[in-house]
Amino acid sequence: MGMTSINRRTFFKGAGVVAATVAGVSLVSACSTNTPRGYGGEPRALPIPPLDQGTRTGSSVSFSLEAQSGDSQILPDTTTHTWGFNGVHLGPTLLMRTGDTVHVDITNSLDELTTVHWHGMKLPAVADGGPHSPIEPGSTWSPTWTVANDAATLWYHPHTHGLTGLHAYRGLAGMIIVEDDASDALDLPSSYGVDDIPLVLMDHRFLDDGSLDEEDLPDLGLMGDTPTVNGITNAHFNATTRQVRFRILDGSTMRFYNLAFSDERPFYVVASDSGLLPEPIERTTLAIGPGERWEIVVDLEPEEDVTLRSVGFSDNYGVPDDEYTPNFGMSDTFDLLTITGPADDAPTAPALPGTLIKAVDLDVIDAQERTFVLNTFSINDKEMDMQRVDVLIDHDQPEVWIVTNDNSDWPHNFHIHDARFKVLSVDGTDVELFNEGWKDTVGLPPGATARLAVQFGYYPDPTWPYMFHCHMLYHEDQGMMGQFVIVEPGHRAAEVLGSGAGEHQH
Ligand SMILES: [Cu+2]
Repeated sequence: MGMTSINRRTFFKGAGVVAATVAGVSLVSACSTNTPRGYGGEPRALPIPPLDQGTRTGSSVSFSLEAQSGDSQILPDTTTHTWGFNGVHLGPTLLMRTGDTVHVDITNSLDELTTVHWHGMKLPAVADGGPHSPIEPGSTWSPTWTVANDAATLWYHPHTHGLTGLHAYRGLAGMIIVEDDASDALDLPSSYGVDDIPLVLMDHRFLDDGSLDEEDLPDLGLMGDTPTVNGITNAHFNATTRQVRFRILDGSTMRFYNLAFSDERPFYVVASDSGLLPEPIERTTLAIGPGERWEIVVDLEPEEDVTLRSVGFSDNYGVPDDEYTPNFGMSDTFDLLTITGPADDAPTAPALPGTLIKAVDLDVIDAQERTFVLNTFSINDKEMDMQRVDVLIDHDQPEVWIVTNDNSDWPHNFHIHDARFKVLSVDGTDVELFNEGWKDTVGLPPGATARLAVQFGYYPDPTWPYMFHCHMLYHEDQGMMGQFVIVEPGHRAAEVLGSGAGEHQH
């Protein structure tokens, strides 16, 4: 196989230079090449996180996760101390079905407390794994719930008060695949690790000795300068089929990616954060921000080489490009994954289904509206307080949440727990956005206002709150987060939330 693109990757090109299309063939930076660490030599095979189907009895399924630490080989030439679940870095992909009763035992074998949150899952707040559910070192937390979500790619990660970014950066993250009867019936690539491939995107900074640089950058926290896919740099995927589905998760603490293939080939988006789209949508680029997922299907010719890249946003995602604004990396162009097509005799792939699922619209004509204004580092002028209820929901109907990024120069990425939503509209920005399908996290360029039709899981509980927050984890950890409580009609929230953790601010 020829790795022709290997010397053409760039990262952190100079500010103000927009990625250019050269001869319509390959997207490369218009200025000097700066190869990130770990990308110079031979690529390594893309690691596939193990598929964990749990221990099943009928529709009851049990999983065991152990948070642990150890040395992993993110870089080819040295080891890095990392955290992981059931291993030293990242975690297994958990497979669940809609309607399953799930039980998870999570044992914390680290020497500090952490939590585990089920991102995108509709479930009782006591099982949600937010900052109110710390798992002390040496102890085990055992949430249980019934899977109410449709087929989707979800994920799990820590949600530790003030430390979510650091814990995720160290490697505590894994995917969840939910399947249901509708996804079973579809002729989409679905052989895990063969033609159904998880891609966990992260970025890191390294010290000279290979250890993670855990110093927060001003305004950027733990944003990295070295991209990784499934925990390594310079990963290569040898396809064995002519059609591959990638389940892509942005597990980075701060970085947005603008995904594209090196030859600008079209691909099909088949699922958003919270499940399948009504029909595949053809794209040549696709933005993904911290916490978001997309599933795409791409066709590959035998023996060909192609590279999945991040090509930078031509409009810098609406972020000013000046000396006063932190460099959020919105114009960075770099390779993520080199891919080689299958052997010549690989069978022809079937055509993609024209329809994936029935489109569902929420009736929000009479819905309760609420407004949320995000500005550094607060929401509606309030920073996170674990004993304050910001929103009380006392019904089981959808709501319209109107979310504004009030910063003129910073992006944000708004996530709601226990919910899925449709993006009804985005105003206040010229950035071209793609927000099809059910989502649980939405990117907000500077000045943008998004109207969201939100459907919550209804598990009334006056004591345990859910979170809404910016999923740029430095922002979340600095306080850009609030709490909502769902109760029965006419009921109030409890005087003391959760187990009473956190100081009440008067
Ligand atoms: Cu933010």
